[in-house]
Amino acid sequence: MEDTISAVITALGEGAVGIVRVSGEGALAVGEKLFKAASGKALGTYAPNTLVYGHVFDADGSLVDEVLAVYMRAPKSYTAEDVVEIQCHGGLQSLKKILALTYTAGARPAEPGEFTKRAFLNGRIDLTQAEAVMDIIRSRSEASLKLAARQQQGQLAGELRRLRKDLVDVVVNLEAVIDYPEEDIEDVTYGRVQESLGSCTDAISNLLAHAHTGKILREGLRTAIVGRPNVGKSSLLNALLKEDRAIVSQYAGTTRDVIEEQLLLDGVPLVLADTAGIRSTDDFVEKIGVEKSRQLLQEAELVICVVDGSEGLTGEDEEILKAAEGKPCVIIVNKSDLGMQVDLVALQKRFGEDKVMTLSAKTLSGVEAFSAWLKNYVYGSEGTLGEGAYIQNSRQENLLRQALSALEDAATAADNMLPYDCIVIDVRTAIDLLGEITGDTVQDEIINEIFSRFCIGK
Ligand SMILES: Nc1nc2c(ncn2[C@@H]2O[C@H](COP(=O)(O)OP(=O)(O)OP(=O)(O)O)[C@@H](O)[C@H]2O)c(=O)[nH]1
Ligand SMILES: [Mg+2]
Repeated sequence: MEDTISAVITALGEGAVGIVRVSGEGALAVGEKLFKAASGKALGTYAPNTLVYGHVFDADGSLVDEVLAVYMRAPKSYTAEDVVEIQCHGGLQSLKKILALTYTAGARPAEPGEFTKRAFLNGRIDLTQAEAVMDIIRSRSEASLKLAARQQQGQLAGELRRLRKDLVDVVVNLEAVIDYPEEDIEDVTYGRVQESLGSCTDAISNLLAHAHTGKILREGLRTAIVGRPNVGKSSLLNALLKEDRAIVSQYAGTTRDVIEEQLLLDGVPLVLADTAGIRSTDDFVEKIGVEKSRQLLQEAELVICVVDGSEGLTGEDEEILKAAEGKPCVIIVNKSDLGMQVDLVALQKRFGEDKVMTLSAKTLSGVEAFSAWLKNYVYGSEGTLGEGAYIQNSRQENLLRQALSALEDAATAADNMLPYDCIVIDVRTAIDLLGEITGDTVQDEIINEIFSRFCIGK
């Protein structure tokens, strides 16, 4: 029998209401030990899912809190087990006391993510849905919440199971031919295999192509504003944030440390860093700042290179542009209100036409065009989140990449008309990998790893 577990499932802090959840076969027994309904009847005598008014009492009979309790009978609960939830006043003391009483009554503390893990192990949700629960809790933007909520409905899992089924069909057909070889259908079989594999690899490639969208929506795009001193990096940060966050001055070397802010720009969540202007300097502190800027330039998922359009490019600009080349970057030619000394055409030739933008952090002209570019960069040309399924995290992405490569091996084998067995091996590998994403075929330690990242109470 699974242990009965309990935890506070609401945020710890002062709130109007807090909830303690008890889950497992002993949930009702635990609940009845500490909760007394005002009616005098036992909790279990009420129909499941009825909210019952009453009180929680201490072991010595003293009143702890006035509460509402509900019993949810397996499998109709979050965990698909018997669950009792007690809604008490949201103060820390009351919650702690009631939680302690559930322990005395026979429950043990739930591990991080254990409620959701049980929902998965009991077959109520698949692994991508469980991961989506965590995403919903952590959602930063409306778009990421929408995505997570959709995932929680099993959209990705549905798509993966369809693919898996197609691949299982391939294996079944091939094994039938292996068992009952008929020389004359051989060509047809290779053709059919190629067709099925082709449509599966297309679908997986498509999911992978949008992998970064889901990740950005969840975690925010890590973006660094870099450039030599005085080109207007901090002014750009302030313009995007619409507030005077960073100090701006006419003196080169104003910003000395990294200033990081989170913001939503046109629905795109950014983790935006303003950095110290990159130049060689003897100033000890500035030097450290410049070092940090260089490091961020390397690590950022998007580099915004700012140059001063009114001055023309210097050797320092050149060095920074070179470092940004080949990385995901966009070139902002700032101070467009002061006239243009920079050869825009040359920059566009070098970085691509759409990646060079003129802007004025002072008059704000060009800021909207930049937001539009960014939105397109994250969401693709549709400009909004498409209706399809999205990958949520790097675990899923890695497994999909491996599945894709196994299917490509299988396709090559089919192209070369290798024995069917060779194809079957690769297709089976892909089937297992897809199953690992949804949790249909997954090892215990991976499951434990995933759920350990949850917070306690989930
Ligand atoms: N006319 C005009 N001036 C600007 C513009 N953007 C910034 N400036 C001015 O340029 C100077 C430098 O701006 P900052 O934003 O501090 O430049 P920075 O790149 O952060 O400089 P460091 O922190 O020293 O690396 C300030 O005097 C700003 O007012 C712009 O678009 N037009
Ligand atoms: Mg600055």
